[in-house]
Amino acid sequence: MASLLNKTGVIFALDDISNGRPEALRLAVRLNDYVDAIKVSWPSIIHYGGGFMFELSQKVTAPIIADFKVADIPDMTRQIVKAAAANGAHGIIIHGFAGPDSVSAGVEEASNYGLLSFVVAGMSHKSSFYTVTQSKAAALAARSASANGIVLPATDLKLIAKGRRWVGPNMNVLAVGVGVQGGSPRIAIATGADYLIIGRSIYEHPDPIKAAKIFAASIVQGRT
Ligand code: BMP
Repeated sequence: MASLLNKTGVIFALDDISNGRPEALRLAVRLNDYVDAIKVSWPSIIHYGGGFMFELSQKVTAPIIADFKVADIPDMTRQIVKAAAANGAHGIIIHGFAGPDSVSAGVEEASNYGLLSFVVAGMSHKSSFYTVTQSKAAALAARSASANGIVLPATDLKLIAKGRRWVGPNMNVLAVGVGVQGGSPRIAIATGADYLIIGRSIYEHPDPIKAAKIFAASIVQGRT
C-alpha cells in the first residue's frame, strides 16, 4: 500500500503547463526531496497526454496523487481508479458530492490496487455548492469507507476544524487554498490540517525549492 511521506507536509500541485513537458518533469524532480507527494491533475494530463503521469512516476520517488476529482457512477469510479493505478498513480482524489456509493466504490478499488484515497469534502473558491451539511456528509462517507483522508479548504478554517472532528484523529486532512488563494499555511495546520496542497505559490516562485522550504517551515510552526 502506498503512503504519503511524512517529512515536510507539503504536497506539490504540478499544475503548470506553460513551460512544456520536459520542464514540468524537471521541476517535479527538483522538488522531489522537499515534498511529501506530487499531485497531478487535468491540465497536465490533457496537455501532456495520458503517459505523463507514468513518466513522472519513473522519475520521482515521492508518491503521485492523481487528482481526477472523480465524480461518476460507482462502476466508472472503479474504472478510473484502475486506470490511474496502471498509469503511475499512488493515490486518487474522489469528489464527495458523488455520494456514498461512488465514494465507497472508489475507496475500495483504490485499496484493491494499493492506492491511497482522498475525498473532497469542501472547496476553496467562493461559489462552491458544498454547504456545511454536504461537507459533513462527504467527510462521513469518506470515513465510513475508510478513505485515507479528505480535502478541505484552508480558506474556511471553521470547516477545517469541523472536518478534523468529523473524520477523527486517524484520517488525513489535506488543505487546499493556501498562498495565492489567501489561506494561511501555519493556521491551516494549527486548525487541524495535516498536509497542504500547494501549486502556484511554489511553481510561480522564482526559487520553487525555497518556496517549498518556507511552506514546510510554516507547517512546523503550525504543528507546535
Ligand atoms: P494553488 O496553490 O495554485 O491555488 O493550487 C491549488 C491546488 O489545489 C490546485 O491543484 C487545485 O486543483 C486544488 N484545489 C483547490 O485549489 N481548491 C479546491 O477546493 C480543491 C482542490 O483540489
